[in-house]
Amino acid sequence: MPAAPQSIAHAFLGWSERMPDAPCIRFDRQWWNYATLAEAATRVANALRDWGLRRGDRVALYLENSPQFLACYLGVHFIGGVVVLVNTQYRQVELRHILADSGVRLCITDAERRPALTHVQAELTDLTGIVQVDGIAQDALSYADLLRQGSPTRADPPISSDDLALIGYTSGTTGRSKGAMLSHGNLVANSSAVTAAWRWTAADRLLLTLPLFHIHGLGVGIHGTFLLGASADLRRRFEAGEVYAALCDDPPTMFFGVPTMYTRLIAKAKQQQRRPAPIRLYVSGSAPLSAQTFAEFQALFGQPILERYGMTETVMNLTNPYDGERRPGTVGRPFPGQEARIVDVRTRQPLPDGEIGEIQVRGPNVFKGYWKQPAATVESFDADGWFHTGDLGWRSADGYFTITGRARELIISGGYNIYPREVEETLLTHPAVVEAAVFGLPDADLGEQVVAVLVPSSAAKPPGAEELIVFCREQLAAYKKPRQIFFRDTLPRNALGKVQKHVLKEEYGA
Ligand code: MCA
Ligand code: AMP
Repeated sequence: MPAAPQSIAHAFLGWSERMPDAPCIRFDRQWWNYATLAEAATRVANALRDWGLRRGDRVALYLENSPQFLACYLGVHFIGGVVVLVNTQYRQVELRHILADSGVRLCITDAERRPALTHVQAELTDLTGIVQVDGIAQDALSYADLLRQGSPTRADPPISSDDLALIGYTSGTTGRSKGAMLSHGNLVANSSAVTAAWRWTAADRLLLTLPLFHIHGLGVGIHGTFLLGASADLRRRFEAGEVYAALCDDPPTMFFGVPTMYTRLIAKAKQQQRRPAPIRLYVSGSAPLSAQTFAEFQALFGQPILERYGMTETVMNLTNPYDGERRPGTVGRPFPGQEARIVDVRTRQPLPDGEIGEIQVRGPNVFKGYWKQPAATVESFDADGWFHTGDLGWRSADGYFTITGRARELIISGGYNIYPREVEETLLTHPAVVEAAVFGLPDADLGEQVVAVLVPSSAAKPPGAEELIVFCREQLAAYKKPRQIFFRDTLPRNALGKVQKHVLKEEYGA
């Protein structure tokens, strides 16, 4: 077994030297081999260094899936920079917080997102540069300039496994979202475990339609590909018809998706005469895969989906086996070299098999802590280094974990996390809203959908639901907007004054 590389960037560069012509990324029907992507990333790195970017500086990637995204990601690492991942749907509220909190010096974006960035730019004192990858780059560096100006001369990336590689913001239960700091070592350790568990090899081609700004697409899909010298068919976004056609006509060996993607593929299959032949591996994660979706997919596509469980702070934690039983409704066992256990929610003492408690994990994949939040970091670990995931579940006698719920208030819609409090706070800034309760209700397509129950201010003219949805959409990522809004005179509260969301869920979910 060769020694683990210090970083995914080192692994990638190694392949670009040993097998420069090997296919790496296909995008818009065009293949980028390892040498081509390495040269683009090297030019980006050298141009950014000439611009003044230094080791440890934070660089936000706020752009859609593309080879340019990957060249910038690698380029930042080639000079020891730290990547801050930003969801392309984020708007004023999220952008302002994430870019300011992480002290981003440079933001790499695209023409579509430039107006949202421009809106908050003046408030960001650390931000000294913008790179725009497409369109006319006014008051910004263009990606084409970086390629032209950057030298193609390679250097060994000045990073070691303990250095910070990226910051992924996870929505916070209280206050603003927190930046989870992942080191190069965390990323390599987890990718090594994932690729071993799923028998991933250089011969694999992954069909990758997940967004690269989340750990699922980047930390699992891209890192595994780069670690092994494998290849990926990268798409701008998931579109069920296109994916179905690719599975039938140009099959990859692997597809990774969130449950919503699988339910949409099932719906597609039911409309079609033809069926794709089995591929080596389908993986689902980021949200619960129902036993029904598992069974329907198996009946139509002829193979069982492998479900796994992860989080931004830890990348991948638990997985159903590659060989052996993929048990529907469960997320399997720990990845090689990692540990997981169930503890009592209050005492944090380990519980026997079969009892529900909080899932804790430990291993070389677990992050270094929250950016500039030492207290939150300390709170999320126990003395022996176990990380409290905030997810609830139980373990069977033969070691399979089942997730049963969440200790924190969290809505997962189509694989995106939404914290009710953030939506409530935004709604409360509207003059016609005096009280707000936001929660998730079951949704056949998205798993859960965002619902708001509001108390309107008596003084103002009652606002229309549509107006409030538009109001949220302007300030927050569009997927956080309520799909339904109900009005009432008061919210049900318990003796301590806490809103009883379970009562509202029952009332409006029925
Ligand atoms: C898009 N919209 C959504 C969602 N996605 N609304 C609720 N929930 C969603 N998930 C909104 C858009 O803002 C837009 O609103 C409208 O729906 C249509 O947008 P469109 O782009 O057409 O959406 P879509 O293509 O239908 O997207 C659905 C999707 C996508 C393909 C399921 O949400 C997706 O790619 N999800 C994957 C997320 C992911 O990778 N999660 C990993 C995080 P409007 O009409 O107002 O404009 S968790 C993680 O990384 C950990 C490590 C883990 O375990 O994996
Ligand atoms: P994020 O903070 O965006 O990385 O999302 C991580 C969260 O997604 C976890 O804490 C879980 O609540 C949820 N999650 C990930 N995979 C699964 C899964 N297979 N089943 C249920 N929930 C999952």
